[in-house]
Amino acid sequence: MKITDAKVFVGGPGKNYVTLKIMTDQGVYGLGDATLNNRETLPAAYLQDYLIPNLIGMDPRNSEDIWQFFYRGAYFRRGPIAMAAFGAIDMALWDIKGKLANMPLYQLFGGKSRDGAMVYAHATGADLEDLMDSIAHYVALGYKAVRVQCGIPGMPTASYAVPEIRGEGKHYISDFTGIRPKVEVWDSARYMRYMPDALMNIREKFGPDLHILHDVHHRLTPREAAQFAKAVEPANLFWLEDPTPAEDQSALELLRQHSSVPIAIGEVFNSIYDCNRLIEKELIDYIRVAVTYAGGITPVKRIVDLAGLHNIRTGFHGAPSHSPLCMAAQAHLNAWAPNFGIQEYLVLGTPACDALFPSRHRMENGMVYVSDAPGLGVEFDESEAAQYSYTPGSHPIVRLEDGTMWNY
Ligand code: CS2
Ligand code: MG
Repeated sequence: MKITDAKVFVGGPGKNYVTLKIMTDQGVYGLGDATLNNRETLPAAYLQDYLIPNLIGMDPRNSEDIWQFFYRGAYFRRGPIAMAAFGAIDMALWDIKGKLANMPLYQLFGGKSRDGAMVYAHATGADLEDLMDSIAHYVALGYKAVRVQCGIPGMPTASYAVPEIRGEGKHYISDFTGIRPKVEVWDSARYMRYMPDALMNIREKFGPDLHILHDVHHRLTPREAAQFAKAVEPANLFWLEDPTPAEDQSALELLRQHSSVPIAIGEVFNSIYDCNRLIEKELIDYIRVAVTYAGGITPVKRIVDLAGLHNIRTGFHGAPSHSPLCMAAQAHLNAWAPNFGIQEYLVLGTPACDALFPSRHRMENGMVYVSDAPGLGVEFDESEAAQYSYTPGSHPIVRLEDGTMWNY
């Protein structure tokens, strides 16, 4: 069996999805996702200029060797751009493998460990009252878990993933439009003074059963994170996410000495080498990698298994920037993984997105149910794709009040 061609499509409804389609001499094709948020053209170029010319003629069933060929053959290994491009190839080859076996991918991983996988939504508010309304909205929709982000009184601008005005918390998504980043101003002291009580108020209002998650988004120093994690313990969070910049794997050692709050890190990681120490030293409780960002299903399965040896559960990233192909790959892993934890799930299901990526995966009552269609179980409508093109975007930047660059 041989790969005969491959095409890259960039664009989608309000998103720059990077979709790879790999064709073979047996007519079976595979789909993969290389969407690297706000840098989408780069994995697309890597695929078109370097990887696809090498794919032609390879046997698509040899997904492991192909992954090793590109990873070891790159010489300059790892990094988000290369690993997103490799991730798309790996996803597409697994998709082909599933179609050849006429099985959904979770069957190839080892079958189902659960029917439904619990997901969490993003509640947010310009202030605490606004946030409470947003949480109530998602609880009413049947979510059992909600991430909560709140406007901080006196903060010079809106904080991470928080609307400027009240009333948008039910469907707010960070604005990444425009090539020049928007500027947010941050003050850790104000945040650390305000947020523990806000989280306790949420716990008291919604009771002990609601799973409450909170994302610090890389903003504290190790000492601040230790102090903050201790202060939020009474709120009994499901997890505290990215308390410190994720690349500093030793940053959590102090936190772990001061707090038992569950820690989740990993959405910015692109290889097992970014997190193996965190996992082996059990400095985290949830690993947050995304299949696209971390190089595909093949390497992510290794991360899941390593995490499982160390009592660490999955909490795959699922931000609005992710393609339904990445979310489908994660849905299959979520159905299989013996150490599944939770799945971040920002509503992908707009009619335009469903038209571009038809599938029978479904989300109901705060749970995702993976379909039994062969492979990833997602189609790609090229006639729909033709209407979309790339539009530049950027993450905001964050500065402290004195102008010092900080962490978005
Ligand atoms: C966030 C992300 O979902 C999350 O946990 O950290 O939405 C993050 O802000 C974006 O993926 C950045 O591109
Ligand atoms: Mg996050």
